[in-house]
Amino acid sequence: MIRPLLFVLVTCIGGCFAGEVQDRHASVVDSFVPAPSLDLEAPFSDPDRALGPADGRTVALGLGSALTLRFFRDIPDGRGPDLRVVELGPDGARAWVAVSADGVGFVEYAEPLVDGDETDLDLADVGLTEASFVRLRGADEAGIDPGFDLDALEALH
Ligand SMILES: [Ca+2]
Ligand SMILES: [Ca+2]
Repeated sequence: MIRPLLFVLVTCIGGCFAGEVQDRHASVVDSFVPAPSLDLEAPFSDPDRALGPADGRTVALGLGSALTLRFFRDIPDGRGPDLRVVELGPDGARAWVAVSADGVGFVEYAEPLVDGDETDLDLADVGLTEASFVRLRGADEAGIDPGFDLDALEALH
């Protein structure tokens, strides 16, 4: 543990904030509206489970839910896909996904995400040059943990 800690300390000299340590992944829950059906005592009702690298711990996005996550930097529209959505499936769940540069104006993809291990999205497909907010809206209640089981978001550039 000593070496990784030293590495973090060294890279933080000259200006650092906590989000830089994990800036390939969503760092903050900006807002969360749980599905009306969601058992708030269940582990899968915790939206923090979608932060950081994929770890098999998921938040269930059922019908009527909306979760907005924020990255601590702008994800640029680079070559090919720019954003990876990691879901634990398959149980047939779907979710609508939208992206935003400022957290106010969101552009939603025309097709819902279908569950599976990973889905890669291209910001160019919705006409954005960068984004730092991602919003998912559950589209159904499929599966044991009702709805789309979001594990993590990852920036690919
Ligand atoms: Ca792209
Ligand atoms: Ca997770």
